[in-house]
Order: sequence, then structure tokens, then C-alpha cells
Amino acid sequence: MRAWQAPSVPEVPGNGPRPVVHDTAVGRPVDPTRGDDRAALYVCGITPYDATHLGHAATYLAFDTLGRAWRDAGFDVEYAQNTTDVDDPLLERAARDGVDWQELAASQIDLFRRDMEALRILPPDDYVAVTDEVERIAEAIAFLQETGYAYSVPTPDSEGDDLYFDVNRPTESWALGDESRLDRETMLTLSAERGGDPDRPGKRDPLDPLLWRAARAGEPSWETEVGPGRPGWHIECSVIAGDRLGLPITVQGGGSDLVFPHHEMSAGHAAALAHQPLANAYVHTGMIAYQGEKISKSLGNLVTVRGLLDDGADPRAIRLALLSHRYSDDWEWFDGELASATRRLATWDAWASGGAGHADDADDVVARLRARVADDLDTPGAVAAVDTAVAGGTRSTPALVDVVDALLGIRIG
Ligand code: 5CA
Ligand code: ZN
Repeated sequence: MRAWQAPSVPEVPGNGPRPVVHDTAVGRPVDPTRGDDRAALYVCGITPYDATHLGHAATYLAFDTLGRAWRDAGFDVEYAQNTTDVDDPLLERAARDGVDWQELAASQIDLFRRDMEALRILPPDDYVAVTDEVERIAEAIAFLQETGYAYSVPTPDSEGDDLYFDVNRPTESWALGDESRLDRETMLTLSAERGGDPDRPGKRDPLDPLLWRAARAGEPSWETEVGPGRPGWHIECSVIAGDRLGLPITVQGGGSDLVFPHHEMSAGHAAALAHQPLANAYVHTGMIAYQGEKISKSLGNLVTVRGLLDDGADPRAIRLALLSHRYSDDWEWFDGELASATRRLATWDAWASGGAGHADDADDVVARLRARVADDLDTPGAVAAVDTAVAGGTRSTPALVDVVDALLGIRIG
């Protein structure tokens, strides 16, 4: 599927350091490339049923920053992202609003593309709609059936049977790691809250996730080798990541609401399909809140990128406001943040178009910016380094203006 228009990224002389990022599986920053000069990034994409909110924007911006840091360090970056364009929340929203689910998905994907473009987020090389991959996913599920990892559960409301993944079957250790190991009660609660069905009768283990939903009247379905139906959630990301990037990928990314069950189960599927870890590292962004609650399509407390732009926000200021927070923190958006980012940007613009000041420490500022971003994407530290240069009378050399653009994605001047 078409992604979106790539922003220009200036070449800056020299290279930044190899980035480290916090790996949820081990609970500390790691260099997930492990000495390789290629970095393969998979980031879980949107479920397209409502506009891009600031939480989504912050998440894609964090991985955009990682991609920029890798490029700056000299890596070849390959980036894939899915869009969950068939799933219960999308179908429920379409039914609620009396619109066609495919039209709803197409219009929301379009909006997402425009928002990503406005924010100058680097597009994935492979932007993959789940509806285009149903055959491949079904093929993988058939393999899991043959190898004993998948089993069917009696499904009275369908001619076929739903298929589930047996979480107790893989012999390799595929959990995200001891660091993120949750107690069973928490896993059951999270599974119920995040798309799972622990109470479904007939499962071997309440935590077993759905791989394939057999066709139901009034629901979309595809004719495949595992019968008519549609894919479950986690398997889509395992199959797309593995097919497009090869396992193990360097980083599996998404918001912290995806740690369990989504990334955990996706890793389990990769273990069963390929006897490989899904990823060298699992990187998670914090949850952005607004008015005291996590921003969420289902809660409806949305601050959307489109809404801010329509109110006249400079997209660079939205970017700068988001970059002023640490990606891994949970934080709350206050309405004043945009105004303060807009003021900061005006100072930076004036500085970049001024050309006065001393140039002798400009290279140190370039190095400091690179070091901050490579250190677990410390963008607040990078923003502070620019502030210090602006306030301290450092001249805005072309290399300095370019590195702000290359790493922070903000063209000033
Ligand atoms: N389609 C699935 C992933 S395969 C999905 O989670 N879609 S989503 O539209 O619900 O979320 C898209 C991305 O935004 C996910 O990485 C999710 O973790 C992240 N996200 C959602 N809400 C927030 C929030 N309030 N703050 C930060 N990130 C968020
Ligand atoms: Zn995903």
C-alpha cells in the first residue's frame, strides 16, 4: 500500500554515535543492532477508525527519531508498519455510525497519511494493510495447525471453527523477558481489556489468543486454506514483520499498551513459526494523557493533530512540543504546551536566520545534539542543547541548522 511523502533529510558531515534504546524485555538501554550495519524496524500501525490523536503522533514520532538517529549513525534502515484495517473496533465503529467499514478505514488511513506528512514523519518503506495480507496470514496459521501450535474451538455461531494459539506449546522461551513478566492475574485482566477473550469456553488456556475468526453472518471474511474468516490481531504483526523484514527484526515498537498481550503474543507466534525471537529489542512509548485520562479513541478525549492544524498550529510546533517530553514517559498534554513550543520555535527561527554569534563551539553543539538523541532518544536533552546554543550566542552554522532538521525533523530559519 502507498505510504506517504517522505520529508527531506539533510546530510550532516560526520556520523552520530550508535543509538541505544530502552528494551522492555531486559529493562535497560541496549544497542539492538548488535554490531550489524542494517537496522530493521517494525512499528505497530493504527487501527483506522478515528483521527490521529497526539498519543499516536507521539508514538510514531519516537520511532521516527530512532530511524533518524540510526541513519545519522550510518545504518541502512528498513522500516515496515502495518495498518489493522480489519478488526472488531473498526467494524463496531462502522456499524455504530452506519458507514461501510472499508470506506471508514480508507478515509482514516488517508487522514493519518496527511497528519504524518504534516509532522514530517519518515514513511515506512513497507506500509502494509492487513486486508492485503490475509492469504499469507492464513498460510502461517495453517502451518501452526500442522505443527500443533494452533487448535480449533467449537464455534456455534459459525459453520467453521475459530482457531487459537496454544501459549503453552512453544518450547523456546519467547516471553519479552523476566523484566516484563507479569503475574497471571494481571495477564488475564490485560488480556480481557485489550482484545482477548479469557472467558471463552473451550480454550486450553484462558490466555490463548485468537489466530483466526471463522466467518460470521454480516462480518467480512476471506476464503483461505484455513476456511472462510479473518485473522486475529497478534498474528498479523508477526507475519508482516517476518515477511517484510526477516526475523529477528532489530526493534519491535509501539506504545506501552501493546507490551501485553500484543507484543508478547506476537513474539510467541514468531517462536512457533520460525523458532526465532521476533525482535532483538522491544521498545515502548509512554501513554499520553489529556484531561487526566489516557488519550484514547474509545474514551473520546481526543486532541487530534488535524484539530490543532485546523486551529492554525505550525506543525513544527506540534513536533517540538512532543519532542520536549521523554518518549518513554507517561505524560499529560496541557493546552499551554503548543503556545510554549510556538514561542520556542520563534526564538530558534530568529536565531537561525540571524547568523550572528561565535562559531567556534558550533561543532560541539552538533556533537551534543547527536549524543543526546543517541542516548535512548533523549529529545528533551537535544532541545535543551539547542536552547543553550541560542541563549549562549553560538552562531547558527549550516551544520547546526541541518542537524536540528536531520535529527529533530524541524527546519528552522
Ligand atoms: N493497530 C494496533 C497495533 S497493531 C493498534 O494498537 N492501533 S491503535 O490505533 O490503537 O494505536 C496505534 C499506536 O498508537 C500503537 O502503537 C499504540 O500503542 C499507540 N497509542 C495509542 N494510544 C496512545 C496514547 N494515548 N499515547 C501514546 N501512544 C498511544
Ligand atoms: Zn501490532
